[in-house]
Amino acid sequence: MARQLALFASAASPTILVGDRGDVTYIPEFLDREIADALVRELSADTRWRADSRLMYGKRVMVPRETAGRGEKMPQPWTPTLERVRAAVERYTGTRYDYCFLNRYRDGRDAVAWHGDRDGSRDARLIVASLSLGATRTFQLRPKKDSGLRHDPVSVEVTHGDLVIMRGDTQLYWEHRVPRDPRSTGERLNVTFRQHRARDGEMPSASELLAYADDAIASLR
Ligand SMILES: O=C(O)CCC(=O)C(=O)O
Repeated sequence: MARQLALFASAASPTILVGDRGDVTYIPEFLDREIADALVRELSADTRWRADSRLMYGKRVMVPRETAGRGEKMPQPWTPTLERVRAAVERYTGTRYDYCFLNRYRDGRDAVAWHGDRDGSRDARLIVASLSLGATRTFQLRPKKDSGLRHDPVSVEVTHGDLVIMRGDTQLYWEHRVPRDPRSTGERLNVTFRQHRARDGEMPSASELLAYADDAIASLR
């Protein structure tokens, strides 16, 4: 088991980003560069990206990034390297993932604003394992307004091959974002490994999957 993991994970030490009413761990260089590069090549080769738009106060605005879904019950299947990486993330977190969301930040003008992940399941305690590929960007966490927590926002520079794992009560009490960054010119891909809800045959609706985008756009304006 440990030998298999070593194919992927480096010796870099994990850092706990959130430990109060939530559990967020940052694992730098979770993927070896070679595997991270292979994953980018595969995802770039055939992922069908969606450019979504939203009606906001009567005006149609574009979601500031492209999105896709891969895995079980998703529009596209796992790629071979994505399967291998999923297996490594599963071993590392002791959890099974049956699909992933992909975000494509074409450059520093693309972003995702403050939100918590619901995964359509209403079970905010599901684990979300978030992998970064490509350009370095800032990932931030802050307590939700109604959480009763008093913490400054936590920021970490996430780069090619890094993993952030959000568990426990994180989505109940904390929200996260990747802000715009005018200095960043490169493309960044993000893969979040997720679980469908337990009920058989039911999957998140499109509106549930993208529900946070409205808030996101609103707060970017
Ligand atoms: O790009 C990231 O690191 C975060 C993505 C995210 O927050 C999401 O997909 O819900």
